[in-house]
Amino acid sequence: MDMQGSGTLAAQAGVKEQRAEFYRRISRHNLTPLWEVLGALVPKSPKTPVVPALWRYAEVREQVMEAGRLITAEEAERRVLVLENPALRGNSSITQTLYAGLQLIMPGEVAPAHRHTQSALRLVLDGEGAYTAVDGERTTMRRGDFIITPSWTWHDHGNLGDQPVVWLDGLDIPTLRFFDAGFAEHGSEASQQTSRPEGDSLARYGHNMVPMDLQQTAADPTKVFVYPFSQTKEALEGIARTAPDAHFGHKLRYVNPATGASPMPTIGAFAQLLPAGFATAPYRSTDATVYVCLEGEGSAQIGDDTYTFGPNDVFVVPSWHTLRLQANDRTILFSFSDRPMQQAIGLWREEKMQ
Ligand code: GTQ
Repeated sequence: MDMQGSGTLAAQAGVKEQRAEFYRRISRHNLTPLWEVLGALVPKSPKTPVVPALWRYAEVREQVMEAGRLITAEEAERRVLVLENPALRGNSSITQTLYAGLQLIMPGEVAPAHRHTQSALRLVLDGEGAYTAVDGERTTMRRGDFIITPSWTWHDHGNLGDQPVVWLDGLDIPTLRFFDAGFAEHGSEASQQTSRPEGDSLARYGHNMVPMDLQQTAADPTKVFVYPFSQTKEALEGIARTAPDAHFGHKLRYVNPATGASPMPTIGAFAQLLPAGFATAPYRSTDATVYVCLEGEGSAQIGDDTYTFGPNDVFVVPSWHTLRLQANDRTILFSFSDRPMQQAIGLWREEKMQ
């Protein structure tokens, strides 16, 4: 540094103090010098406060069941233990843009009808006999089913069976909080009236055909609100008869069948099958991603950290962290991220390494 030709240590210290005094003075006017923060604001490659983390279902399940003894679903409105990224405690966030939680509904309980601008997905993990109702139609929740409740759709949950039912919730809550665009409304009844038989939306929109007058754009959520695991598994097993991709194994993206876009505009969802013994080549992308193991077991190396995982374990891969997956058994993973939002504004990047 050479300020006005004065390069001595004393002169440098003087400049430093002058600047510090200047910063203090302008701070009172809510001003701050860009040059002190520019590197952090405009990094050479993504910097994230988000850290890799894993929640082992066998351990978390105990706490979820304890919540079931402490509060009713009705009282809680949603009885959920939020999976908070260890570096974002207090923010109800698993990544900067996404929320995840484990929701429990006990036999006979109802999680009352409401709607909100936040979009939600469910991935059914444990127990049988629950349903989710979305805009007038109920769907029975079976393990591995991927169910969506798009922005502003009425939804409620109930458990007609005799087992506790647990699923993973994924929502765009932090994104809507960022935009300060959250609205919610409570239903007049705890359980909404159904207006269509179970299976109607899947028949109408989910068989590579759509109603004659359906017009949708990429920003519209799909009217298919359940992607049954039986169909996902059939697709993955079908493509697993050919060679796996080096970085993904056998991986597919869930779509709105009417547009080819993601099921909801803010959240992308994916399912992949890794053959027994398969290891993926290192890969990174700008969308921080939440993974859930549905079948099999293996390990995930995320940056410098390695985690072993088995059924129902949840782990998060931060933006631009290199991921290597290793499957011990034949493994099926579900995942979700904000990739469609990044793609919509031209930001999304990936890097496939050897
Ligand atoms: O089921 O509607 O985990 O509104 C968080 C907020 C679930 C839900 C969550 C919600 C819901």
